Amino acid sequence: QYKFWGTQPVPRTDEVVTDEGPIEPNKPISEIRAEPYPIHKDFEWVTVDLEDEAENRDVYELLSNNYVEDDEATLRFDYSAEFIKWALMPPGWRRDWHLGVRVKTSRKLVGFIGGIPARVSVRGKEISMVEINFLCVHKKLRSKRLAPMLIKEVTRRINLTGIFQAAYTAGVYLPKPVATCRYYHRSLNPKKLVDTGFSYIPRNMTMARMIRLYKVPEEPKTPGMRLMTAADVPQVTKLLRKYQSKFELYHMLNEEEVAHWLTPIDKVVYSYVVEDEKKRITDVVSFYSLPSAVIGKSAHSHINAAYLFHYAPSDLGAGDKRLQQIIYDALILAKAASFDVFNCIEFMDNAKFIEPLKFGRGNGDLHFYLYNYRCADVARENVALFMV
Ligand code: NHW
Ligand code: EN5
Repeated sequence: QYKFWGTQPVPRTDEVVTDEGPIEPNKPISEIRAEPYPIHKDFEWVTVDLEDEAENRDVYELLSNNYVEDDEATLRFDYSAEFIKWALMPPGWRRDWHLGVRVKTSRKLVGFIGGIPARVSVRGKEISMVEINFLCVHKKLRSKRLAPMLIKEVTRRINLTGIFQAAYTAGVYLPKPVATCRYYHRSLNPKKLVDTGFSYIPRNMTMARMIRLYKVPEEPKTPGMRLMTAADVPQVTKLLRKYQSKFELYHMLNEEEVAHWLTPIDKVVYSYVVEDEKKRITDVVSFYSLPSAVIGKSAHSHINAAYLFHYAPSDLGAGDKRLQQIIYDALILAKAASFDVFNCIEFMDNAKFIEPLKFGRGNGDLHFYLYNYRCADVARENVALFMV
Protein backbone atom coordinates (compact mmCIF):
# COMPACT_ATOMS: atom_id res chain seq x y z
CA GLN A 1 0.00 0.00 0.00
CA TYR A 2 1.42 3.35 -1.19
CA LYS A 3 5.03 2.21 -1.58
CA PHE A 4 5.91 5.62 -2.99
CA TRP A 5 3.50 7.95 -1.21
CA GLY A 6 4.45 6.30 2.09
CA THR A 7 7.92 7.87 1.68
CA GLN A 8 6.65 11.38 0.93
CA PRO A 9 5.75 14.31 3.23
CA VAL A 10 1.97 13.87 2.96
CA PRO A 11 -0.51 12.79 5.66
CA ARG A 12 -1.26 9.04 6.00
CA THR A 13 -4.73 8.02 4.83
CA ASP A 14 -5.81 7.18 8.39
CA GLU A 15 -4.36 10.36 9.87
CA VAL A 16 -6.77 12.83 11.43
CA VAL A 17 -5.14 16.17 10.69
CA THR A 18 -5.71 18.85 13.27
CA ASP A 19 -2.58 21.00 13.39
CA GLU A 20 -1.50 23.06 10.43
CA GLY A 21 1.87 23.74 8.76
CA PRO A 22 4.79 22.15 6.89
CA ILE A 23 5.38 18.44 7.46
CA GLU A 24 9.15 18.70 6.86
CA PRO A 25 11.18 21.85 7.42
CA ASN A 26 12.71 23.64 4.41
CA LYS A 27 16.20 22.40 3.51
CA PRO A 28 19.14 24.70 2.83
CA ILE A 29 20.08 24.57 -0.87
CA SER A 30 23.38 22.87 0.03
CA GLU A 31 21.45 19.84 1.32
CA ILE A 32 19.41 19.40 -1.83
CA ARG A 33 20.68 16.89 -4.35
CA ALA A 34 22.47 18.86 -7.09
CA GLU A 35 22.33 16.24 -9.87
CA PRO A 36 19.24 14.78 -11.53
CA TYR A 37 18.05 11.43 -10.16
CA PRO A 38 19.40 8.44 -12.09
CA ILE A 39 17.10 7.12 -14.78
CA HIS A 40 17.04 3.80 -16.71
CA LYS A 41 19.75 3.74 -19.39
CA ASP A 42 17.28 3.71 -22.31
CA PHE A 43 15.72 7.03 -21.19
CA GLU A 44 16.83 10.57 -20.46
CA TRP A 45 15.50 13.59 -18.59
CA VAL A 46 14.70 16.60 -20.76
CA THR A 47 13.53 20.11 -20.04
CA VAL A 48 10.71 20.70 -22.48
CA ASP A 49 10.76 24.05 -24.31
CA LEU A 50 7.08 24.85 -24.84
CA GLU A 51 8.03 27.95 -26.84
CA ASP A 52 9.43 25.58 -29.44
CA GLU A 53 6.51 24.50 -31.62
CA ALA A 54 7.81 20.95 -32.17
CA GLU A 55 8.30 20.38 -28.42
CA ASN A 56 4.87 21.87 -27.63
CA ARG A 57 3.53 19.38 -30.21
CA ASP A 58 5.36 16.47 -28.52
CA VAL A 59 3.63 17.23 -25.21
CA TYR A 60 0.30 17.60 -27.01
CA GLU A 61 0.75 14.20 -28.70
CA LEU A 62 1.77 12.46 -25.46
CA LEU A 63 -1.24 13.84 -23.59
CA SER A 64 -3.81 13.42 -26.35
CA ASN A 65 -2.95 9.71 -26.58
CA ASN A 66 -2.16 8.90 -22.95
CA TYR A 67 -3.71 11.39 -20.52
CA VAL A 68 -6.76 11.08 -18.23
CA GLU A 69 -9.72 8.88 -19.23
CA ASP A 70 -13.02 8.25 -17.48
CA ASP A 71 -13.78 5.02 -15.59
CA GLU A 72 -14.93 3.08 -18.67
CA ALA A 73 -12.41 4.56 -21.13
CA THR A 74 -15.20 6.22 -23.16
CA LEU A 75 -13.46 9.60 -23.37
CA ARG A 76 -9.95 11.05 -22.97
CA PHE A 77 -9.04 14.67 -22.23
CA ASP A 78 -7.69 16.38 -25.33
CA TYR A 79 -6.08 19.63 -24.18
CA SER A 80 -5.03 21.65 -27.25
CA ALA A 81 -1.37 22.56 -27.81
CA GLU A 82 -2.20 26.22 -27.25
CA PHE A 83 -4.04 25.40 -24.02
CA ILE A 84 -0.98 23.50 -22.72
CA LYS A 85 1.21 26.56 -23.30
CA TRP A 86 -1.32 28.84 -21.61
CA ALA A 87 -1.64 26.48 -18.63
CA LEU A 88 2.10 26.05 -18.09
CA MET A 89 3.41 29.54 -18.89
CA PRO A 90 1.70 31.96 -16.46
CA PRO A 91 3.68 34.88 -14.99
CA GLY A 92 6.79 33.55 -13.22
CA TRP A 93 6.83 30.23 -15.10
CA ARG A 94 10.13 28.33 -15.29
CA ARG A 95 11.28 26.15 -18.12
CA ASP A 96 12.98 23.62 -15.83
CA TRP A 97 9.63 22.84 -14.20
CA HIS A 98 8.43 21.41 -17.54
CA LEU A 99 10.05 18.03 -17.14
CA GLY A 100 9.99 15.30 -19.75
CA VAL A 101 11.37 11.82 -20.30
CA ARG A 102 12.51 10.84 -23.79
CA VAL A 103 13.59 7.49 -25.23
CA LYS A 104 17.32 7.97 -25.97
CA THR A 105 17.36 6.25 -29.37
CA SER A 106 14.07 7.46 -30.89
CA ARG A 107 13.82 10.80 -28.98
CA LYS A 108 10.13 9.99 -28.39
CA LEU A 109 8.58 11.84 -25.44
CA VAL A 110 7.14 9.19 -23.10
CA GLY A 111 6.73 11.02 -19.81
CA PHE A 112 5.86 14.51 -18.61
CA ILE A 113 5.08 16.54 -15.49
CA GLY A 114 4.54 20.30 -15.25
CA GLY A 115 4.81 22.80 -12.41
CA ILE A 116 3.86 26.48 -12.22
CA PRO A 117 4.36 29.00 -9.41
CA ALA A 118 1.35 30.05 -7.34
CA ARG A 119 0.71 31.88 -4.11
CA VAL A 120 -1.93 29.83 -2.39
CA SER A 121 -3.99 31.01 0.55
CA VAL A 122 -4.57 28.18 3.03
CA ARG A 123 -6.97 29.24 5.80
CA GLY A 124 -5.74 32.81 5.62
CA LYS A 125 -2.04 31.99 5.37
CA GLU A 126 -0.30 32.92 2.13
CA ILE A 127 2.12 30.22 0.96
CA SER A 128 4.46 30.16 -2.05
CA MET A 129 3.81 26.90 -3.80
CA VAL A 130 3.88 25.21 -7.14
CA GLU A 131 0.83 23.73 -8.78
CA ILE A 132 1.56 20.38 -10.42
CA ASN A 133 -0.38 19.23 -13.45
CA PHE A 134 -0.16 17.10 -16.62
CA LEU A 135 1.64 14.14 -15.04
CA CYS A 136 1.60 11.53 -17.77
CA VAL A 137 3.39 8.28 -18.61
CA HIS A 138 2.97 6.64 -22.02
CA LYS A 139 0.56 3.68 -21.92
CA LYS A 140 3.30 1.25 -22.96
CA LEU A 141 5.44 2.24 -19.96
CA ARG A 142 2.84 2.04 -17.22
CA SER A 143 3.42 0.39 -13.82
CA LYS A 144 7.21 0.67 -14.11
CA ARG A 145 7.48 3.26 -11.31
CA LEU A 146 8.25 6.07 -13.76
CA ALA A 147 5.66 8.36 -12.16
CA PRO A 148 7.45 8.45 -8.77
CA MET A 149 10.69 9.27 -10.64
CA LEU A 150 9.02 12.21 -12.42
CA ILE A 151 7.58 13.45 -9.13
CA LYS A 152 10.92 13.16 -7.31
CA GLU A 153 12.89 14.87 -10.06
CA VAL A 154 10.45 17.76 -10.42
CA THR A 155 10.40 18.12 -6.61
CA ARG A 156 14.22 18.38 -6.62
CA ARG A 157 14.16 21.06 -9.30
CA ILE A 158 11.50 23.01 -7.40
CA ASN A 159 13.26 22.64 -4.02
CA LEU A 160 16.40 24.13 -5.61
CA THR A 161 14.43 27.38 -6.07
CA GLY A 162 13.50 27.46 -2.38
CA ILE A 163 9.92 26.17 -2.69
CA PHE A 164 8.85 23.22 -0.49
CA GLN A 165 5.03 23.10 -0.85
CA ALA A 166 2.80 22.11 -3.76
CA ALA A 167 -0.88 21.82 -4.64
CA TYR A 168 -2.39 19.34 -7.11
CA THR A 169 -5.71 17.75 -7.99
CA ALA A 170 -6.45 14.25 -9.24
CA GLY A 171 -9.39 11.97 -9.94
CA VAL A 172 -7.64 9.15 -8.07
CA TYR A 173 -7.52 8.82 -4.30
CA LEU A 174 -4.02 9.23 -2.79
CA PRO A 175 -2.74 10.03 0.73
CA LYS A 176 -4.51 12.33 1.63
CA PRO A 177 -6.99 14.84 0.16
CA VAL A 178 -7.72 18.12 1.94
CA ALA A 179 -11.04 18.14 0.08
CA THR A 180 -13.05 15.97 -2.34
CA CYS A 181 -15.56 17.49 -4.73
CA ARG A 182 -17.94 15.87 -7.22
CA TYR A 183 -18.10 16.84 -10.91
CA TYR A 184 -21.43 18.14 -12.25
CA HIS A 185 -22.45 18.40 -15.89
CA ARG A 186 -24.98 20.69 -17.60
CA SER A 187 -26.05 19.29 -20.99
CA LEU A 188 -26.17 21.81 -23.82
CA ASN A 189 -26.32 19.34 -26.72
CA PRO A 190 -28.04 16.30 -25.16
CA LYS A 191 -28.32 14.34 -28.39
CA LYS A 192 -24.58 14.39 -29.04
CA LEU A 193 -23.85 13.60 -25.38
CA VAL A 194 -26.04 10.50 -25.58
CA ASP A 195 -24.66 9.47 -28.98
CA THR A 196 -21.10 9.55 -27.66
CA GLY A 197 -21.82 7.66 -24.43
CA PHE A 198 -21.19 10.65 -22.17
CA SER A 199 -24.82 10.80 -21.13
CA TYR A 200 -27.91 8.59 -21.33
CA ILE A 201 -31.68 8.97 -21.61
CA PRO A 202 -33.11 8.51 -18.12
CA ARG A 203 -36.16 6.29 -17.62
CA ASN A 204 -39.41 8.19 -18.15
CA MET A 205 -37.58 10.54 -20.57
CA THR A 206 -37.39 10.84 -24.33
CA MET A 207 -34.78 12.54 -26.46
CA ALA A 208 -37.32 15.15 -27.54
CA ARG A 209 -38.12 16.02 -23.93
CA MET A 210 -34.42 16.17 -23.06
CA ILE A 211 -33.76 18.58 -25.91
CA ARG A 212 -36.56 20.81 -24.63
CA LEU A 213 -35.42 20.51 -21.01
CA TYR A 214 -31.88 21.71 -21.75
CA LYS A 215 -32.69 24.40 -24.32
CA VAL A 216 -31.19 27.81 -23.49
CA PRO A 217 -31.73 31.26 -25.06
CA GLU A 218 -29.38 32.54 -27.76
CA GLU A 219 -28.17 35.62 -25.92
CA PRO A 220 -27.24 36.45 -22.32
CA LYS A 221 -29.95 37.92 -20.12
CA THR A 222 -27.95 40.17 -17.78
CA PRO A 223 -27.91 43.78 -19.04
CA GLY A 224 -24.30 44.88 -19.65
CA MET A 225 -22.84 41.36 -20.02
CA ARG A 226 -19.96 41.51 -22.53
CA LEU A 227 -16.61 39.91 -23.38
CA MET A 228 -13.82 40.88 -21.00
CA THR A 229 -10.91 42.94 -22.40
CA ALA A 230 -7.40 43.74 -21.14
CA ALA A 231 -8.68 47.13 -19.93
CA ASP A 232 -10.95 45.35 -17.41
CA VAL A 233 -8.04 43.63 -15.62
CA PRO A 234 -7.67 46.05 -12.67
CA GLN A 235 -11.39 46.03 -11.80
CA VAL A 236 -11.71 42.27 -12.34
CA THR A 237 -8.72 41.66 -10.06
CA LYS A 238 -10.40 43.67 -7.28
CA LEU A 239 -13.68 41.81 -7.73
CA LEU A 240 -12.06 38.38 -7.71
CA ARG A 241 -9.90 39.18 -4.69
CA LYS A 242 -12.83 40.39 -2.67
CA TYR A 243 -14.98 37.38 -3.52
CA GLN A 244 -12.16 34.82 -3.12
CA SER A 245 -11.13 36.09 0.29
CA LYS A 246 -14.11 34.37 1.95
CA PHE A 247 -12.77 30.91 0.97
CA GLU A 248 -10.19 28.79 2.80
CA LEU A 249 -8.20 27.48 -0.14
CA TYR A 250 -7.53 29.55 -3.25
CA HIS A 251 -4.87 30.82 -5.63
CA MET A 252 -4.14 34.50 -4.87
CA LEU A 253 -4.13 36.38 -8.15
CA ASN A 254 -2.37 39.68 -8.88
CA GLU A 255 -3.19 41.84 -11.92
CA GLU A 256 -0.57 40.19 -14.09
CA GLU A 257 -2.00 36.77 -13.31
CA VAL A 258 -5.59 37.88 -13.86
CA ALA A 259 -4.50 39.22 -17.25
CA HIS A 260 -2.94 35.84 -18.03
CA TRP A 261 -5.73 33.60 -16.75
CA LEU A 262 -8.77 35.62 -17.79
CA THR A 263 -8.03 37.63 -20.94
CA PRO A 264 -10.00 35.75 -23.60
CA ILE A 265 -8.09 33.42 -25.97
CA ASP A 266 -10.13 31.82 -28.74
CA LYS A 267 -10.76 28.11 -28.05
CA VAL A 268 -8.87 28.30 -24.73
CA VAL A 269 -10.44 30.69 -22.23
CA TYR A 270 -13.68 32.68 -22.38
CA SER A 271 -14.31 35.53 -19.91
CA TYR A 272 -17.22 37.91 -19.56
CA VAL A 273 -17.92 40.92 -17.37
CA VAL A 274 -21.05 42.84 -16.47
CA GLU A 275 -20.63 46.59 -16.92
CA ASP A 276 -23.19 48.95 -15.37
CA GLU A 277 -24.40 52.36 -16.67
CA LYS A 278 -21.52 54.06 -14.89
CA LYS A 279 -18.97 51.84 -16.67
CA ARG A 280 -18.19 49.94 -13.48
CA ILE A 281 -17.54 46.22 -13.67
CA THR A 282 -19.90 44.48 -11.23
CA ASP A 283 -19.50 40.78 -12.06
CA VAL A 284 -17.13 38.43 -13.87
CA VAL A 285 -17.50 34.84 -15.07
CA SER A 286 -15.16 32.66 -17.13
CA PHE A 287 -14.82 29.15 -18.49
CA TYR A 288 -12.14 27.26 -20.36
CA SER A 289 -12.33 24.87 -23.29
CA LEU A 290 -11.26 21.28 -22.69
CA PRO A 291 -12.51 18.87 -25.34
CA SER A 292 -12.54 15.14 -24.72
CA ALA A 293 -11.79 12.72 -27.54
CA VAL A 294 -14.36 9.95 -27.99
CA ILE A 295 -12.38 6.72 -27.75
CA GLY A 296 -14.87 4.16 -29.07
CA LYS A 297 -16.64 4.11 -32.41
CA SER A 298 -18.90 7.12 -32.77
CA ALA A 299 -20.11 9.59 -35.37
CA HIS A 300 -18.39 12.28 -33.30
CA SER A 301 -14.64 12.53 -32.69
CA HIS A 302 -14.91 14.93 -29.71
CA ILE A 303 -17.15 16.34 -27.01
CA ASN A 304 -16.62 20.08 -26.64
CA ALA A 305 -16.71 20.74 -22.93
CA ALA A 306 -16.60 24.13 -21.20
CA TYR A 307 -15.36 24.09 -17.59
CA LEU A 308 -16.43 26.80 -15.19
CA PHE A 309 -13.36 28.84 -14.22
CA HIS A 310 -12.96 31.99 -12.09
CA TYR A 311 -16.08 33.97 -11.26
CA ALA A 312 -17.28 36.67 -8.90
CA PRO A 313 -20.93 37.73 -8.67
CA SER A 314 -21.71 41.25 -7.58
CA ASP A 315 -23.26 41.73 -4.20
CA LEU A 316 -26.23 43.81 -5.37
CA GLY A 317 -28.55 42.49 -2.70
CA ALA A 318 -29.79 39.86 -5.16
CA GLY A 319 -28.05 37.13 -3.16
CA ASP A 320 -28.05 33.63 -4.68
CA LYS A 321 -30.17 34.81 -7.60
CA ARG A 322 -27.35 36.95 -8.94
CA LEU A 323 -24.93 34.02 -8.99
CA GLN A 324 -27.56 31.88 -10.75
CA GLN A 325 -28.07 34.62 -13.28
CA ILE A 326 -24.43 35.03 -14.29
CA ILE A 327 -23.88 31.26 -14.49
CA TYR A 328 -27.03 30.98 -16.61
CA ASP A 329 -25.50 33.56 -18.94
CA ALA A 330 -22.29 31.52 -19.01
CA LEU A 331 -24.38 28.50 -20.15
CA ILE A 332 -25.96 30.64 -22.88
CA LEU A 333 -22.59 31.97 -24.03
CA ALA A 334 -21.07 28.48 -24.00
CA LYS A 335 -23.97 27.12 -26.06
CA ALA A 336 -23.57 30.01 -28.53
CA ALA A 337 -19.88 29.09 -28.80
CA SER A 338 -20.87 25.49 -29.75
CA PHE A 339 -19.97 23.75 -26.49
CA ASP A 340 -21.83 20.47 -25.91
CA VAL A 341 -21.65 20.41 -22.12
CA PHE A 342 -20.80 22.81 -19.29
CA ASN A 343 -18.94 21.25 -16.36
CA CYS A 344 -18.17 22.39 -12.85
CA ILE A 345 -17.29 20.84 -9.53
CA GLU A 346 -19.29 21.18 -6.37
CA PHE A 347 -17.17 23.71 -4.51
CA MET A 348 -17.28 27.46 -3.77
CA ASP A 349 -20.91 28.64 -3.95
CA ASN A 350 -21.71 26.23 -6.78
CA ALA A 351 -24.33 24.28 -4.76
CA LYS A 352 -26.53 27.39 -5.08
CA PHE A 353 -26.93 27.05 -8.85
CA ILE A 354 -26.29 23.35 -9.56
CA GLU A 355 -29.90 22.23 -9.12
CA PRO A 356 -31.81 25.26 -10.40
CA LEU A 357 -29.66 25.38 -13.55
CA LYS A 358 -30.14 21.62 -14.24
CA PHE A 359 -26.62 20.36 -13.72
CA GLY A 360 -26.53 16.57 -13.26
CA ARG A 361 -24.19 14.71 -10.90
CA GLY A 362 -21.22 13.15 -12.68
CA ASN A 363 -19.57 9.86 -11.77
CA GLY A 364 -16.15 11.39 -11.10
CA ASP A 365 -14.64 13.09 -8.06
CA LEU A 366 -11.84 15.62 -7.95
CA HIS A 367 -9.53 15.31 -4.95
CA PHE A 368 -7.47 18.30 -3.77
CA TYR A 369 -3.99 17.69 -2.36
CA LEU A 370 -1.21 19.66 -0.67
CA TYR A 371 2.40 18.41 -0.66
CA ASN A 372 4.43 18.89 2.52
CA TYR A 373 1.68 20.82 4.26
CA ARG A 374 -0.60 19.46 6.94
CA CYS A 375 -4.03 21.02 6.91
CA ALA A 376 -7.32 19.92 8.44
CA ASP A 377 -10.03 18.95 5.95
CA VAL A 378 -11.51 21.93 4.13
CA ALA A 379 -15.28 21.77 3.55
CA ARG A 380 -16.02 21.79 -0.19
CA GLU A 381 -17.95 25.07 -0.05
CA ASN A 382 -14.73 26.66 1.27
CA VAL A 383 -12.53 25.44 -1.60
CA ALA A 384 -11.89 27.84 -4.49
CA LEU A 385 -8.68 26.48 -6.01
CA PHE A 386 -8.79 26.13 -9.80
CA MET A 387 -6.47 23.75 -11.57
CA VAL A 388 -7.11 23.48 -15.31
S1 NHW B 1 -3.99 14.09 -12.14
C1 NHW B 1 -3.71 13.31 -13.69
C2 NHW B 1 -2.60 12.32 -13.66
N1 NHW B 1 -2.41 11.70 -14.98
C3 NHW B 1 -3.14 10.71 -15.47
O1 NHW B 1 -4.02 10.16 -14.83
C4 NHW B 1 -2.87 10.33 -16.91
C5 NHW B 1 -3.06 8.87 -17.20
N2 NHW B 1 -2.22 8.07 -16.33
C6 NHW B 1 -0.87 8.05 -16.40
O2 NHW B 1 -0.23 8.71 -17.20
C7 NHW B 1 -3.32 15.74 -12.41
C8 NHW B 1 -0.16 7.16 -15.38
O3 NHW B 1 -1.07 6.19 -14.92
C9 NHW B 1 0.42 7.95 -14.18
C10 NHW B 1 0.98 6.97 -13.16
C11 NHW B 1 1.55 8.85 -14.67
C12 NHW B 1 -0.64 8.80 -13.49
N3 NHW B 1 -0.77 11.53 -8.92
O4 NHW B 1 4.75 4.87 -12.53
P1 NHW B 1 3.84 4.05 -11.73
C13 NHW B 1 -1.84 15.77 -12.11
O5 NHW B 1 -1.05 15.75 -13.03
C14 NHW B 1 1.08 6.85 -7.92
C15 NHW B 1 0.19 11.15 -8.06
O6 NHW B 1 4.18 2.62 -11.63
P2 NHW B 1 1.80 4.56 -13.71
C16 NHW B 1 -1.37 15.81 -10.68
C17 NHW B 1 0.51 5.52 -7.46
O7 NHW B 1 -0.32 5.72 -6.32
N4 NHW B 1 0.58 9.87 -7.90
O8 NHW B 1 2.32 4.18 -12.24
C18 NHW B 1 -0.11 15.02 -10.45
C19 NHW B 1 1.77 4.75 -7.15
O9 NHW B 1 2.32 5.18 -5.91
P3 NHW B 1 2.13 4.23 -4.59
C20 NHW B 1 -0.03 8.94 -8.66
O10 NHW B 1 0.37 4.20 -13.76
C21 NHW B 1 0.36 15.14 -9.03
C22 NHW B 1 2.73 5.22 -8.23
O11 NHW B 1 2.18 6.47 -8.74
C23 NHW B 1 -1.03 9.28 -9.58
O12 NHW B 1 2.69 3.99 -14.74
C24 NHW B 1 1.69 14.44 -8.80
C25 NHW B 1 2.82 4.22 -9.35
O13 NHW B 1 3.73 4.70 -10.29
C26 NHW B 1 -1.40 10.64 -9.69
N5 NHW B 1 -2.36 11.07 -10.53
O14 NHW B 1 1.92 6.16 -13.76
C27 NHW B 1 2.19 14.62 -7.39
N6 NHW B 1 -1.44 8.16 -10.18
O15 NHW B 1 2.61 5.03 -3.44
C28 NHW B 1 2.88 15.95 -7.20
C29 NHW B 1 -0.73 7.16 -9.65
O16 NHW B 1 0.65 3.93 -4.55
C30 NHW B 1 3.48 16.09 -5.81
N7 NHW B 1 0.13 7.61 -8.73
O17 NHW B 1 2.94 3.01 -4.84
C31 NHW B 1 4.15 17.40 -5.60
C32 NHW B 1 5.48 17.50 -6.34
C33 NHW B 1 6.15 18.89 -6.25
C34 NHW B 1 6.58 19.23 -4.86
C35 NHW B 1 7.32 20.59 -4.78
C36 NHW B 1 7.68 21.04 -3.38
C1 EN5 C 1 -6.27 17.86 -13.28
N1 EN5 C 1 -6.59 19.25 -13.31
O1 EN5 C 1 -14.13 10.65 -14.75
C2 EN5 C 1 -7.47 17.03 -12.97
N2 EN5 C 1 -14.98 12.54 -15.60
O2 EN5 C 1 -17.94 13.24 -13.70
C3 EN5 C 1 -7.49 15.68 -13.58
N3 EN5 C 1 -18.30 11.45 -16.27
O3 EN5 C 1 -17.05 12.96 -17.31
C4 EN5 C 1 -8.48 14.77 -12.88
N4 EN5 C 1 -18.24 6.26 -18.51
O4 EN5 C 1 -20.76 11.55 -15.34
C5 EN5 C 1 -9.73 14.53 -13.65
N5 EN5 C 1 -21.76 11.56 -17.32
C6 EN5 C 1 -10.65 13.54 -13.00
C7 EN5 C 1 -11.86 13.25 -13.85
C8 EN5 C 1 -11.61 12.17 -14.87
C9 EN5 C 1 -12.66 12.09 -15.94
C10 EN5 C 1 -13.98 11.68 -15.38
C11 EN5 C 1 -16.32 12.31 -15.14
C12 EN5 C 1 -16.68 13.39 -14.17
C13 EN5 C 1 -17.26 12.27 -16.35
C14 EN5 C 1 -19.36 11.35 -17.27
C15 EN5 C 1 -19.45 9.97 -17.89
C16 EN5 C 1 -18.28 9.54 -18.70
C17 EN5 C 1 -18.62 8.44 -19.65
C18 EN5 C 1 -19.21 7.20 -18.99
C19 EN5 C 1 -20.69 11.49 -16.55
C20 EN5 C 1 -23.06 11.73 -16.78
C21 EN5 C 1 -23.76 12.82 -17.58
C22 EN5 C 1 -24.82 13.56 -16.83
C23 EN5 C 1 -25.83 12.69 -16.17
C24 EN5 C 1 -26.90 13.48 -15.52
C25 EN5 C 1 -27.54 14.46 -16.47
C26 EN5 C 1 -26.53 15.34 -17.15
C27 EN5 C 1 -25.47 14.53 -17.83
